[in-house]
Amino acid sequence: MNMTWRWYGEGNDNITLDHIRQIPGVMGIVWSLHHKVAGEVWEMDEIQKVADQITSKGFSTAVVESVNVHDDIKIGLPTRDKYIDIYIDTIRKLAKVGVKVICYNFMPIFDWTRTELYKELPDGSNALFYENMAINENPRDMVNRILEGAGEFTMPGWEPERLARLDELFAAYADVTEEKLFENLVYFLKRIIPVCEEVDIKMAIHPDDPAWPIFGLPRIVRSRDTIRRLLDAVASPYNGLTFCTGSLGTNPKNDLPAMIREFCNRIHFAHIRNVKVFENGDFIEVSHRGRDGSVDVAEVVKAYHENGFTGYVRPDHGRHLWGEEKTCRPGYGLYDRALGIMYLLGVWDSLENTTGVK
Ligand code: CS2
Ligand code: MN
Repeated sequence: MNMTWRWYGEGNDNITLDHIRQIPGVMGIVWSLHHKVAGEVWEMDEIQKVADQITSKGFSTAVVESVNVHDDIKIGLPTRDKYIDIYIDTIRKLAKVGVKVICYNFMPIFDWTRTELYKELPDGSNALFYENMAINENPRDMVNRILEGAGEFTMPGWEPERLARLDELFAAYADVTEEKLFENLVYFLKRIIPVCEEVDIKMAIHPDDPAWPIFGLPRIVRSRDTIRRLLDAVASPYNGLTFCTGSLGTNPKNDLPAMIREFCNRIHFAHIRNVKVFENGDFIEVSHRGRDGSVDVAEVVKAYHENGFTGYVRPDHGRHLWGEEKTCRPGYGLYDRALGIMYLLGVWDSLENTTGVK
């Protein structure tokens, strides 16, 4: 298990690299150029600058999350080739600073979707919450709620400039069925994977969050069957997964340990976190401890251990604790993610000790 931490960059995160050094076991920083919008060129000097900041504190730069995919690629417009060329240029540049995995997603319009950012839990902390009924409302209202809640923080996948064109975006996706979106993803992968093989960067698609279609938009990475189909369509190991238990775990039908056992050699990046799914299908993010939610996190870690997983891991989101929601980006506080790391490493160390398999 190669433990990492998502950091939003200097001046864009209230948590510094010096804070992160004090969390036991963290070896790498998951990073990105967060000021870039999808389809924009990443300049080498901008990449180098962040990579140098990270390595100067002794961390690895191996994982980038995300390089976002332009809507024209997802929609399949003639302009997609231009944006794929830019994507390839970014892949080649990232290889020069030691990047080994790129996490990305192929969700139309919205990245992760929640209806409330600060829903109070019984213990007085608060966390990201999803209520099915609220998703029946106008998407514009939901977008406004999320952007207002995030305040001054930029949130990846929730760029205000792009979302200002919401009606236009919905119109552009009107004819994009699940099948069409899948074809467009395969088209994209067939162009980029040969380059990834050449420069040794693995692509790791993030599942849809939540793991079902919303607002009538198709979602295609959400279950064992949809994932299997995608991995088979482009069979190279460089076409792999970010296996996010928080996203896939929103649907109780997903047997997460079984999926890990099946896909382990294609999982390049593991997001391990817990969600509590209610009977009506609403869900809230909770602590990493298995019994606090619906994801048996210890079983998840065990499935990775049994399969000799050596890939990158991060705790993904956390609750907001001890008043930190006033100063942190939603889902990305310091305390609960640090506690989560200790839980994950505790389970892992204990498995190593009891099985003798390191
Ligand atoms: C992340 C995703 O914060 C999160 O939920 O796991 O936003 C992830 O970064 C993207 O989907 C990857 O493109
Ligand atoms: Mn995730």
